[in-house]
Amino acid sequence: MTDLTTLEAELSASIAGAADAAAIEAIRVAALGKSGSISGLLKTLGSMSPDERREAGPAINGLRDRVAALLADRKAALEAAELDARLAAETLDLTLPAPPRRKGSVHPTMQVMEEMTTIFAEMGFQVAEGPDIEDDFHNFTALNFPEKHPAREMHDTFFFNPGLDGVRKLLRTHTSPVQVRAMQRTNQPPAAPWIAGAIEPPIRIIVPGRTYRCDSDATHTPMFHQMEGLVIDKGIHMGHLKWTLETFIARFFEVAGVVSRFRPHHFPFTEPSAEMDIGCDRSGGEVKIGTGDDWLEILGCGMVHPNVLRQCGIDPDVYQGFAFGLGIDRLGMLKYGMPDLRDMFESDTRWLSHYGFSAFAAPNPATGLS
Ligand code: 2NM
Repeated sequence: MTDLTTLEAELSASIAGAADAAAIEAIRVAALGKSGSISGLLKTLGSMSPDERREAGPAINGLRDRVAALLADRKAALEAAELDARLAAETLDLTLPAPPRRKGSVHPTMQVMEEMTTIFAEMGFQVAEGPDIEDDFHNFTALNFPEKHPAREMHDTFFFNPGLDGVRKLLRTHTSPVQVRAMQRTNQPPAAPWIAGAIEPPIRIIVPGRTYRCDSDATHTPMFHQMEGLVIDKGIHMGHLKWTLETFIARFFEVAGVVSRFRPHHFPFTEPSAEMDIGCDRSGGEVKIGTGDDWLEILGCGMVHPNVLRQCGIDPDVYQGFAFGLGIDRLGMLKYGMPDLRDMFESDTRWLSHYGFSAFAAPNPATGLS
């Protein structure tokens, strides 16, 4: 018995004196571990007589429980003291500068789209938008594409499988279906009782957006951005078209004397149709706009075909219109010197931070171009 009393006193003293969790663990192993002192005593119970065991059993088990409780208490006290010490020592300096964050940038396509929108908005155009997923009527039929026109074939157009209603949808190959929808809205009864009268021409809209063609090489991506424009009014002629586009080009490229020429072309939706070239200089290895005696094809345009006006519910004997289509990505490459169209949609962050624009420099009709 004195053995037990002595052992308990020794263990109590060393537990009380343990300085950290490691010391507590060492004492636990020495006393209660597999070959610990108390575990050794417990093993002696097996060889005792029943009378001896009746006395020694409760004594040794009691010792084991008391030592285990002391160990747990001391461990908890040490942990609490350690936390207090850490809280007292640690400080947070809220005046330190935050670690730098990578800045995003505005994609050149979006920057150029805003620049173009700003210029056309100053000329009195409104922005119109429409769905990317279209049907045959709005993308082709209303635009005077003959039934067997090659552009309708799988080669150029991304078609969807027909839906449950049997209707075949497609990804628009140009933004013209939006112009179709805009023309269809004219001369219609008011959309709601509080909207006065029918919406009548003039129409002056630009339509920026994504367009899709099954085509991919150095100068074509399957998705690209177009801006088309449409003006419908009485007495509209090619002179209006020429002034509008020359004025736009001069402002966009920031050059004074843009010279242009119109080459006859064919589009199903315009008659006459033309491609517009602007004067440029290629002698320095890059294209310079506004000087030189070379030509650069910049856009397609024409007078809206009477069949298109009729399909959209506008009387071609009363109203005329001009339309044009510009490639936004291509115009951006020209203005900001990006060599390969395919880089534009690779999402390479090095390219984006090199060619991207600050979100704080976004042009708009209120602040103008930067
Ligand atoms: C172009 C070229 C020429 C055009 C025509 C129409 C519409 F809807 F009025 F018929 N919208 N866009 C057009 C005309 C587009 O892109 C090269």
